[in-house]
Amino acid sequence: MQPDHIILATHNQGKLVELQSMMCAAGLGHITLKNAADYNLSAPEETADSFEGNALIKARFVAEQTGRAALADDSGLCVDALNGDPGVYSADWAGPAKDFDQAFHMIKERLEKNNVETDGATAHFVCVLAYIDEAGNTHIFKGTSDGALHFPPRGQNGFGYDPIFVPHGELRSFGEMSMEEKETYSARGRAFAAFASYLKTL
Ligand code: ITT
Repeated sequence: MQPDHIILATHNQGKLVELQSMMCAAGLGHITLKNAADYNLSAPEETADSFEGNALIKARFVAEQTGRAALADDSGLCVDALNGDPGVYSADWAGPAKDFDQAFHMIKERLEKNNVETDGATAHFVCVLAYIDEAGNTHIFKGTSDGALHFPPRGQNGFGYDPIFVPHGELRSFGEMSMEEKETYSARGRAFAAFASYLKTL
């Protein structure tokens, strides 16, 4: 049976908006989504060194605190020439003020230091969704999106690293796309498609 409620175990407004919109677009709007913030839950420390590990930490924390089904998202941008950095540290590179100009600068600076052409440097987004169902069972869904970095940042849409990422097959950055367009290419859109297919089997 499909759950009545799912708690979105994230404090990132950009992820929340995308996940809520994807649930409706997938015909799953009858499942009530709640936000972890509505339960006054703090964010647990993300101590794992993998996307999957951190997604599980966040989903388990919320499921245990609320006794409800919980969905967590751990994601990030992996730059090939930087050995996959910032990767699981994507949020940290923007610092406590969530200053993505700072993160863009760090990426550009490190590429230059490695004598790598910054414009067109290959990269991919990873998104892992961890779902803990009402019986406490764990389910993992993954998505990736390949593309290249472009500087200077372009576009006002989306969040985080979207203004510097151009997915393969496109000329525009995620920051220049509508949410629906981004979803067709994005790691979150792909992980969510697998999650939605799973929910529809219930
Ligand atoms: P929660 O842990 O509360 O979900 P967070 O922002 O800390 O929120 P993560 O630990 O998963 O999330 O860090 C992911 C980082 O990568 C974060 O800085 C995001 O802004 C960024 N990011 C994730 N998905 C993205 C996307 O689709 N487009 C642009 N940036 C993204």
